[in-house]
Amino acid sequence: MEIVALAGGVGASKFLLGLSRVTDPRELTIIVNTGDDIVLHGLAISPDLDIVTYTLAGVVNSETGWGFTGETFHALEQLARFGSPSWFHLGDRDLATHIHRTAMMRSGASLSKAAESIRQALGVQAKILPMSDQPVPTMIQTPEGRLNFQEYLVQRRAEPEVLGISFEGVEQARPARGVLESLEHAAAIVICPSNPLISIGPILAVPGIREKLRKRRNNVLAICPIVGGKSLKGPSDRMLAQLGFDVSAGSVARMYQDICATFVIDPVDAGETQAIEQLGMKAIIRKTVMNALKDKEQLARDVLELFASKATGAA
Ligand code: FO1
Repeated sequence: MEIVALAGGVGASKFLLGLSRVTDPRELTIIVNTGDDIVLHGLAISPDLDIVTYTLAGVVNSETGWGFTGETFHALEQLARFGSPSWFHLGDRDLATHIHRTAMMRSGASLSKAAESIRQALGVQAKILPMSDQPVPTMIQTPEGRLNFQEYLVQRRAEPEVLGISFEGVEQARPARGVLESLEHAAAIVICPSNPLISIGPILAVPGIREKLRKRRNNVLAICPIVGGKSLKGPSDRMLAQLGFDVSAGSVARMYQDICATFVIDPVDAGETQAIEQLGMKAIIRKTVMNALKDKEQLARDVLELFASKATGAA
């Protein structure tokens, strides 16, 4: 069964690790957010692409969910001595990824080509596609002015109030090669439990992607990243509240109402079933909190079973 997943970083990768272990990873295509990308030290850094790749390669730092396990930071320490910014913790081995990607792109390769080269070198079998080859940096409007997403999240520790979110240049961006084609042909499309505003939002904002998902709505299932009014990972809950949304599963369901027929919520949120079904979506209750590897695999099995049993309404 051809499966396509829409993914941000750490939250998505937990589920994707489970999925790649319970299904043939060669049948899996992952479309990854690149709104988090940033240029630092002259290097093109794509955190979500790398988080997904390192996780599936089994080399990710399992405590942070990003960077390599057992990483060292000698180059960053030296850069700091030169007065270069060191708030974004780039490890020595991780820097090699960014040097390689930047060198490829400087010689004319696309971000997709660089991502493909990195995933092949790390032995990842699932296809990993950036949402777009054009830069679409996510910008956060705050009382301190506009901040690049990493400046907001990492440098400012998500402290400034979020007044608005924009995806710079998204109107001119095009889906990367293979993105629309994979969505057209997939038997199952899964929206991973990622922040709907700044992980899935940028993917949906690339012209053509939301429209394509609308046409495939019956084959789209989303896993809710909000459980019991809190985010599974990162600042989604705070961002939703600051932008005037309810911090609830129903609130995320509403954002996906037009593109997704099946919405998976945690047992904690069973009380929201009716509100979600009133949106014309099927609410399915499964354990979505993934701590151990067995939780990741179980949620992946549950999702596959929902598609196989036609519970999703997929044709
Ligand atoms: N997140 C942090 O909170 N602090 C860091 O210093 C940091 C460095 C970093 C380096 C490479 C990379 O691929 C990711 C990194 N992240 C860091 C994670 C990342 O910024 C976010 O988790 C994602 O952008 C959100 O998906």
